[in-house]
Amino acid sequence: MSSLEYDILITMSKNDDLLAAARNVLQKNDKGLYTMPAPGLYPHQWLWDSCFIAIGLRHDDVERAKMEILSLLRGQWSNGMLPHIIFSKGHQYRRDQNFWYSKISPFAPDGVATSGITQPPMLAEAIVRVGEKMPVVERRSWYRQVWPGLLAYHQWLFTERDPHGEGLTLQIHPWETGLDNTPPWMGEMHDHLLPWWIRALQATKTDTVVGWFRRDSHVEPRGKRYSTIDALAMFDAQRRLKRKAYNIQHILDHSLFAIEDLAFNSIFIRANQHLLDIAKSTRATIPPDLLGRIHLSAKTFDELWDPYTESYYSRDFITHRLIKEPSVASLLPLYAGCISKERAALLIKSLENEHLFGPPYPVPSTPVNSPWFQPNGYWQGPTWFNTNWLIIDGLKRYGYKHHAAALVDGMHELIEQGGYREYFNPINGSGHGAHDFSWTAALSIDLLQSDKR
Ligand code: 9WN
Repeated sequence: MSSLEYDILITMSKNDDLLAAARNVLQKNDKGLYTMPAPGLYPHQWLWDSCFIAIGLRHDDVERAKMEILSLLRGQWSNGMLPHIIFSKGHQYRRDQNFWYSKISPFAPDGVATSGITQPPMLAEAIVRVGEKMPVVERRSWYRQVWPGLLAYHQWLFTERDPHGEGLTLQIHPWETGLDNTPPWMGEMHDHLLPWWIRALQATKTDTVVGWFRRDSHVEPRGKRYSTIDALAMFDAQRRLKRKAYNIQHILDHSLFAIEDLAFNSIFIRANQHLLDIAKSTRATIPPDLLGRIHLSAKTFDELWDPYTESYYSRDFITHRLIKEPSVASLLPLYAGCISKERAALLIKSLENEHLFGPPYPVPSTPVNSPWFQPNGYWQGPTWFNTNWLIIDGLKRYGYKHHAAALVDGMHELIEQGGYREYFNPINGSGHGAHDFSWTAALSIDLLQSDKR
């Protein structure tokens, strides 16, 4: 056997071991109808987690992948919103359910307790990826089955979250971005949005005492995921939404957060492309006003570009001020797919730069030269599998196959060394956060299986 053949054999058996371990994680986290993100810390169903999980599950069990998506639709509100969490049933989860108390809204479904906000709209992507694994006729009936829910969700995003019909959707809580403590949102929060009582805790340093009671402290040392001040501010913002019964008009009257988030809108642009493709393949009609909105959104997206720093940013919904704080979202326009090749090339330069998005391991959640950067700091530095998966997909579509392959290799290295952790240190590759994290496992399966093609 030549040394090349030997290397190939070793890689194949390594990949088989990684696949077996990833499948094992998903089986362990399988709660029947859906897969929980991680044991202990995340026992419920999360919206974008389940979408990424379905993308992995489709390789081994299409029916189970379909179920992962259909179980998301059971939580859909009658106004079309897909909530970011659907709570597990059971007495032990009462506290979590009551924290959101979705019943307070007339739109919430009966018999299912959910949160009152959404998460990045990955549903269309998941539907299409699962559909890819079916013969054409079956795929069309799959599309028809999920169409009403998908269409209602996109319509809700266009109406309720783009109330002025400008083309971008707004988000009302950091959790809606899926990137919880990401610098652009935390910067806004610290500059303008901290309530007086949290500022008082901060000034008197009593936040440390409050921190002792944090539920996430068994996963990482207290304050390592995010600071107690940030956690309190997010809970406070959530309580304000509940007080307004999740009614968007009332929320926007005195909104704390109203940001047109770059990551969310990049994903939405791509999701709308999928929506159009699904409609085409099933000959479904898209209402003309929605079609107009879809075209407008790709155009308005351009307004997020800042020619001086040559980067895209989130912006304030009211003032349209760009929030010029870079984060991994800066690269997601590649995934959106609506930007020019020239702009894509500029973003890729930042991916190649070790001081920005090109440290030794795959793309960090905050550029290395940012004052916010902490290599183990949750969404302020670590490498996450889902955002890397989105970037890889974008790179491939823009023709940067080698860049995509390098990221895939880096991600394999991370799981070989650290297992299926929630996030990784982009400088030394160490694993952090929850163990047996479902989307890390699912997206590894997807990358390992796609490698074979
Ligand atoms: C709040 C479940 C979720 C992910 C998010 C991640 C984290 C929740 C949290 O966990 O958010 O929704 O408790 O911090 O930031 O992206 O969907 O895995």
